[in-house]
Amino acid sequence: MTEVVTFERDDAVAILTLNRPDRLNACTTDMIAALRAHLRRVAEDPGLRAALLTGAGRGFCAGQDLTEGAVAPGGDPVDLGAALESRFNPLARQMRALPKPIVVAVNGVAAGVGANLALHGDIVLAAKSARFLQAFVKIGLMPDGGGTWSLPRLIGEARAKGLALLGEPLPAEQAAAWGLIWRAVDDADLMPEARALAHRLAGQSAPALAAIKSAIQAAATNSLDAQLDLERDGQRALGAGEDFAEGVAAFLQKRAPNFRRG
Ligand code: T3D
Repeated sequence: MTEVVTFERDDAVAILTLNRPDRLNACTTDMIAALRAHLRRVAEDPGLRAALLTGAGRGFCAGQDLTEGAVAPGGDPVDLGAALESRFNPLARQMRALPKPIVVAVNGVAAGVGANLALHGDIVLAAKSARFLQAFVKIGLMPDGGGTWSLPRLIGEARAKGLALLGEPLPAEQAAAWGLIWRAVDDADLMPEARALAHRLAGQSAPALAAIKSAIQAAATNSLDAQLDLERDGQRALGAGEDFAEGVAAFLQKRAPNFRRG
């Protein structure tokens, strides 16, 4: 049977590929469950130090699969809140809480919750041909998957409202210019660049990456005082760790640090 999310191990990088290309990788319940299981594996395996998430075929993810039965014309009303609580909300929380970096390579259209899941990546690269689409309004819904939280934080309220209220596609290069994503790259360069980035992250100090990720995320809700305290505590822990000693020794010896001992 075809796997709806494939898992490839490339040294210390886990490559997760949404794999329903004929449906532009629209999300089904099975797909979300598979993605969550793979992310748990990444979290639990100390040999895996970074994840790379992408889509098979010409799309990244077209959002919820609208044929899955969540919308049943003439049928009983569907509790979409319950659907979010059991599927997309835990996935969004899991991506943010993963103590390892997630590189997202947006290879084509990212629509609906597919766009907002991409934005939970820590470094988001997109092919220049890709576009981001808050498609929800077109079917009478509001953005979900954390979109109303991340969009205004990343690009400001004016642009977030424009995207969500109008439901117009945002080309990858514009997304990068607005600060929605890290970079837009030529289509042919997307996967080589995303893989190189993921491997580069995998070679960094894992405790430092985990601390950086959680500290920057905490800043969204913390006061400056709380954030200064958090930095103090985090730096205290990192400063007592082996990687700091190795990093400083490597600098002084004019060599690359080896953060992957053992
Ligand atoms: O239910 C809940 O849990 C609530 C949560 C909802 C979260 C959401 O994500 S709501 C938003 C859902 N997504 C959308 O509304 C987007 C729907 N798709 C589109 O608007 C377009 O497909 C795209 C703009 C993304 C891409 O357009 P285009 O022209 O490049 O491709 P296409 O021809 O429309 O799509 C290709 C095929 O994928 C096509 O199938 P076919 O005709 O070849 O048999 C199309 O029906 C299918 N497809 C695309 N998106 C979905 C889909 N099938 C099921 N669900 C989809 N979301």
